[in-house]
Amino acid sequence: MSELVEYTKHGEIAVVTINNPPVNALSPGVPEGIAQGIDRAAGDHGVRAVVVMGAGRTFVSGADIKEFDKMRAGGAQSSLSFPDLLNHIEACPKPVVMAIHGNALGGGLELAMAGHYRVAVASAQVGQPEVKLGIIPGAHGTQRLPRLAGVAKAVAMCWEGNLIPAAEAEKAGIVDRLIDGELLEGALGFAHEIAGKPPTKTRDRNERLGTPEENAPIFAAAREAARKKQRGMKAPLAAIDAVEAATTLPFEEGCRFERKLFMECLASEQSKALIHVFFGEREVGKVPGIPKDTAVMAVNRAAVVGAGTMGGGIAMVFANAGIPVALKEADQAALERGLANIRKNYGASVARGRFTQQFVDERMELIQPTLAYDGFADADMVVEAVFEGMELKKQVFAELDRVAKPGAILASNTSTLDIDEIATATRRPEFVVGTHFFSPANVMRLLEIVKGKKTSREVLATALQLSKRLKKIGVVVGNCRGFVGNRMFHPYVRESVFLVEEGASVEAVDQAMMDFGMAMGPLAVGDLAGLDVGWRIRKEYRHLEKPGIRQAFAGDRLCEMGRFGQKTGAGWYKYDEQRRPSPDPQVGEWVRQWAAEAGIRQREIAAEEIVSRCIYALVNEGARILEEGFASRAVDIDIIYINGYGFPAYRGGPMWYADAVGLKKVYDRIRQFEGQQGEIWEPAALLKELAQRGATFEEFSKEHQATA
Ligand code: T1G
Repeated sequence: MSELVEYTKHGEIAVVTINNPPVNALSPGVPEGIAQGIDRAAGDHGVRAVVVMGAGRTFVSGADIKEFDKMRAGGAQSSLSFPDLLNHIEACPKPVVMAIHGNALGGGLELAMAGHYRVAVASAQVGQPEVKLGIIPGAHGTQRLPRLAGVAKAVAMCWEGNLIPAAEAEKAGIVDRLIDGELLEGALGFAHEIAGKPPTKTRDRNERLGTPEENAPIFAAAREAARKKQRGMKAPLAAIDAVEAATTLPFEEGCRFERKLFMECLASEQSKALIHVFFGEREVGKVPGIPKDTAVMAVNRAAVVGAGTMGGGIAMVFANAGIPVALKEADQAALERGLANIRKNYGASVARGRFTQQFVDERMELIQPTLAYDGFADADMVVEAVFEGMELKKQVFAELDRVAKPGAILASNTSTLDIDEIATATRRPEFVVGTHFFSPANVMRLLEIVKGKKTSREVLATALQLSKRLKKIGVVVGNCRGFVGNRMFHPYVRESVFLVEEGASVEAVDQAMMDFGMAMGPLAVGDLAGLDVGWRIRKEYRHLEKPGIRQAFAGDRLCEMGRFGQKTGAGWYKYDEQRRPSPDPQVGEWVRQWAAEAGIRQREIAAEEIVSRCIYALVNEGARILEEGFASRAVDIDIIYINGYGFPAYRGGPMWYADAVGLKKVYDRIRQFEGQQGEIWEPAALLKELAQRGATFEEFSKEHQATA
């Protein structure tokens, strides 16, 4: 037997246990081991049925994603192909029972479906999440799942990629029995019941495949939903095609069709990008300079200052994680408003079926409103979320330093201000850190963890660990103006406004960026966030800009007219009562006039130029951030952009995208922009260097980490 798979006997039942920690991925050796176990059981006269299960925390979480590069190259994999293993299991003359705990994901569910029966504990989950990696099930998942679960359920699971709990899987017909209590014992009991009965192959179960008339509307609706919800992604549509093939082709042919689509998806840039994101989301938690064994502090109680949109959202985040949180406001009216907002947000979640009323009631109990600093002395961590102004923040931090217990972390939710300067207001700068949440804080996954000069390793490690508990992706960044996300966002938005000033319509700029895959266009984002925010910041920092450099002015002019965006009913767009946008032709007129006055010649601008200017503005600033060390690795920037700024995951993030385009090409185009626009487009030194030596940001990050 392979050492990754164990074989044991429990009376007349053989048990094949997969033991490939941490998640029992199907790495080379695992399929061989399972096949050996099945063969041994088949050949043993004393065995009447087989149970296959996973050791440790889970059944099988799918193919080994680390092997995908080799698979693309057609290189070394298991000596036994995974699809062949599945056919082999299905052909076993003795019934095979798949016993599921933890997850059966991707190839894990495909393995389970090749068995003759499936049992699961109630806490288990199953799914075909391949589309999230830009691929589709590659080992008959799209062919066996509709045979068990029916077409509608199968198609939804394959294109959405979501996991379903065991009870739902049982209802759908994927799981035959839920096991109460211990899995092995339950599975053995089940195996005894079915031992000796002739095994039914999933491939032969055609009764749930439906008729063309029944299926046509299911596939049409799935395609429409996939195009809308996973805009720009190829894999969901391929997954739907593959499930459809199950309803029109015999099993073997359907499998061949699925394989062809799988290989095409695997070779795609989208899949490479999404796999980069999968590993990236895990890599950002491993920060150079913060060893794994760094001591972390317990965070059992929290406190938040400021019950505005951000503060209220942050309090919800703590409460949702089960951490009691005190919430302070300056006066009763503001506190009431904040709590009302929290209740409204929770109400909406209950209405959408995301939370139960009971869950929400329990969360509200965890939020303790206060006008004084009640509850702050017990807090292990305090997050400040007051108005964005240095003097106010310093005053708040001086107070927090007095009321918080020694050793408590004092965090600021500032999105732009200098965390080191804030820390000077306290006697504990090593306990001061930035925790930049994104709005709405209870929804957005990103958390920028800003490291001050004196912030201790333990505090950073604690913030990183806490981010996981809060179901956020924490990324540690350095303390520069705007940190990583907003520092890059500034030139991105600047370009979008320049483009409008040069003659592109507001809608054309936003549409081009949406077509690229951004969740929203940059100008629509401005209207949502409030144009006055950037306007105030620009006014405050104008003195820091180099004189003579081109400044975007059209957005500021709109602000001068009182058009702050959605909240005032008008900005780049007009808004109705429900805040639905429509184009405002007046804006184009005004901009034309302002451009003429400023001597800017308006012209036709192609979508390609819009995208290149906006995205390369991000990339160029990202390169500077890397060069200056404010982000540790290119992937950190990618994860920030995908989770905080609506950058399409299937493009891997701005730095990955630039690597994919080729840095030489990006550099040359930036030089062109520099020729047209001047100094503002000066290429980052790092970009120049990498372009010249034919390297990528990814390679730079690896070299850099190796020497750090
Ligand atoms: N392959 C390789 N490594 C994996 C892995 C996998 N499938 N899944 C997880 N890991 C690593 C992960 O990188 C991390 O490593 C560690 O395991 C723990 O993961 C044939 C082609 C299983 C729900 O898409 O969704 O099957 O950082 O930190 O929060 O048709 O990982 O510790 O070094 O995420 O408990 C389909 C992907 C593959 C599942 C566990 N399967 N994984 O979550 O821990 S394609 C998936 C997950 C396929 C077939 C096709 C989650 C998890 P390290 P973790 P977790």
